[in-house]
Amino acid sequence: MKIAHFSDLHYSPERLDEADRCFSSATHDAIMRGARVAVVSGDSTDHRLDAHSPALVTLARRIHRLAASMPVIMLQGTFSHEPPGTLDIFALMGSTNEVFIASRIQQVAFANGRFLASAGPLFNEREFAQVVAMQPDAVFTCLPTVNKGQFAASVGALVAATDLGDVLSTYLAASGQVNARLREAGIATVGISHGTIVGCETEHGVTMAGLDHEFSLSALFDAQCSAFMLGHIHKFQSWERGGSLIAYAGSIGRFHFGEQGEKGYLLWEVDTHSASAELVPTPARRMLCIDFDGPPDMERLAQFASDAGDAFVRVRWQVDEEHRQSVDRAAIEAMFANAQGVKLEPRILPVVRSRAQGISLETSVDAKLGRWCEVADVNAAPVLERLQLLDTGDANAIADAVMAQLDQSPAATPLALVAGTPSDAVRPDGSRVVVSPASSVSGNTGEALDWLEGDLFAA
Ligand SMILES: [Mn+2]
Repeated sequence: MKIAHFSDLHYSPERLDEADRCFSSATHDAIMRGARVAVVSGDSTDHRLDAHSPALVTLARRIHRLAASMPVIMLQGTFSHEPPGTLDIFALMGSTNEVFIASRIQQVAFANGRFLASAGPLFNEREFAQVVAMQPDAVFTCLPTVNKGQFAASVGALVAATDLGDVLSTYLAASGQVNARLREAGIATVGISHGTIVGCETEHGVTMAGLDHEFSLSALFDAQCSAFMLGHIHKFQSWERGGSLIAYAGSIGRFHFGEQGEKGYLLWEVDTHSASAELVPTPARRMLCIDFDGPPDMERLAQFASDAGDAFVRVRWQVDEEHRQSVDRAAIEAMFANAQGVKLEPRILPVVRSRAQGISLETSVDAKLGRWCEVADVNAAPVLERLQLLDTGDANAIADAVMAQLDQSPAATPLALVAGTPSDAVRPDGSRVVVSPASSVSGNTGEALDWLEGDLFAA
């Protein structure tokens, strides 16, 4: 039997255009190609939607039209995308056919145009006998997103495990026993879930590996379904074992920059012992990502722009803080004037200067000063002399000596006074300190004082 599998529709005001263009194309195709049942494996909406939101109304209309052609199963997805209870209203969108909402762990048979759900997580013996007697077209094992508490409560009778992964595997293995008997009775078995398989690949090409992911491939194969239809990961991918097939349909449209792979819906052919699936592409928008290690190369951008057509374009570059103004953003935007949208993402690299490399390695103050003079390209001798003065002389005596020098040089400017050549200094004990005459950095004219006036740390 043919089953149309749609996933991760993410209807929302922000994504309505993309979601609805793709979902309407996919549902139209599924109807034309004679699918018998439609499955939406979670994340029908992107976030909580108000009743008056055009996104909600548009999705409701699509589901209503789909149900005019075939029965629909909608599975609860991630709570943040689809707050629990969101899907309940879609149960009212059925018309010729039902819309069945799978928001708890259960099995549901599709027979004579109706859905018949198990009371517990699996068909019990009495239900099983009824189901087999009805010879359903298919039995669906539904594993929607549930919180850990609900899950432990709903399948607690089956298992005493405390770890969610163990509980899931135990449930899947238990459903496998029921599904194996259904297959023996000639009934097609289908699993539907929303979650992460360890080792699958995201739409950004990242392999998911970790301890908190929901299921392993072998646990899913243990459910003994011919087909296992998955949602949550936005990239189409599939795994086959002994005729059974597990597949993510991927998101219906392209919602983020950098998403790899084709977008579409899966048209499954499900038999009692095997299944196959074809990815039918949707008119998802094209996205072009151009990344530069340095400033954008305008010539190459112009080449990209000539092929970009009506894609969504993102340009990333990095540039030093000092040169950030050199990138002509308006020119880039003008190049992609035909694009649906242009997103410019510069990364500004802060300028880092080494203030006085190696200074911290010196142990004495005069060695540190000497090192600074070297780095700052300053003549060290007079600076070190002054340091020595400070070290050995009394501040008043030094000041007196400077004043005495000033008296002898009336033309000295205040700046020259500070940095100028001190004359002989008198120690507190009366002895004289002989200071060497003017050096290149001192003098009354101030001409050689650049090192004082400039940025000391600019070296
Ligand atoms: Mn999703």
